[in-house]
Amino acid sequence: MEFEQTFMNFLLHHQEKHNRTYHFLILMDAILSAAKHIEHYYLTGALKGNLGYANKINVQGEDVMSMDVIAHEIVIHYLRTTGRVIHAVSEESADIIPINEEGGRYFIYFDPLDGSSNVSHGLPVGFLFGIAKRNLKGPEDLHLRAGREYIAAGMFVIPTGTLTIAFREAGTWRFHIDETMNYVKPVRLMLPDSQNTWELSFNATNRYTYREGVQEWVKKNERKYTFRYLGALAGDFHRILTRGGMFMYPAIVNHPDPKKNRPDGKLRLMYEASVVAFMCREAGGDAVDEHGTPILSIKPKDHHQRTALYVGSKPLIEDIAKALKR
Ligand code: FDP
Repeated sequence: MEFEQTFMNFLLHHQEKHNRTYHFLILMDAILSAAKHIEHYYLTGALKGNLGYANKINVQGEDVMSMDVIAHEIVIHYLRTTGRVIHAVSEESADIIPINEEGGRYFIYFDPLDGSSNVSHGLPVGFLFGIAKRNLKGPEDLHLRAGREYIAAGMFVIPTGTLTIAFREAGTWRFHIDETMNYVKPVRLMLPDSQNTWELSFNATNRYTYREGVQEWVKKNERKYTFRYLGALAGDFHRILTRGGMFMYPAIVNHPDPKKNRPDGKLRLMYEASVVAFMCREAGGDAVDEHGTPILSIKPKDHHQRTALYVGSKPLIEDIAKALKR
């Protein structure tokens, strides 16, 4: 019989090698339990009626589906059990959620179920998370961390049974769930240099609503690469990490109905854009916003702040950044 290394075993060695504490293991164990729990609800959701709307509007003004609420509650439950979390930011909560402000060690920023348009079809969605650490050297001011201050960021693509996680200066790794519900077989990911596999991923119906420079960039480049779009950031970015290319959600500034413009972009900085930007950087890629500013350098002013996002292979990000700065 062949057995693969488990995620927890991998992490234990990683922590030992870098002379780190076991606190992070406790946090990650909770995150894994939460993901498995969400995965189970999602897989059986259609039968139990969990994949419909909950008739509520969330802080972003969008319909909340009952699965979003379930996923949020699952994550918060497991985070509380760790005693290690100072506070959490969740897409599903208007306020920052205090957990253990005195004794906690980590901040966690998460979207428990991203890609809501896929939920009622049972198609892939994401559980994305970024983790930062308390200032251990001086007084903690509880400020909201920019992506470059994260110590780890990852995503589960649910219900495909994959976990992709990046550790600061220690790479981006992918794991698959096995028959015992363990995430196993670490594979280090690096974006491919060869352009043969590169893909572009964006909502093509929006292309004429982008600013002119971005429209021109799309016109000039779209035929060079394959186009793929699932409509769930985690799933789309999952492909980019292995195929290379670029996922983008530009600002919408030329919508025929001006009310539908999104000059600040659509995606959330702290628990979407910074999370994928962090994983991308550790896999050799990059990410910028609508001004060509590195996503990881943006200091959030608000925990639900939105941003435009261009993330993927470095040459493409450098090229689009030039167009964005013009
Ligand atoms: P959704 O609104 O369906 O929850 O979080 C935002 C997000 O999904 C991303 O996962 C996804 O990449 C994007 O928005 C899809 O937006 P469009 O439906 O506008 O393409």
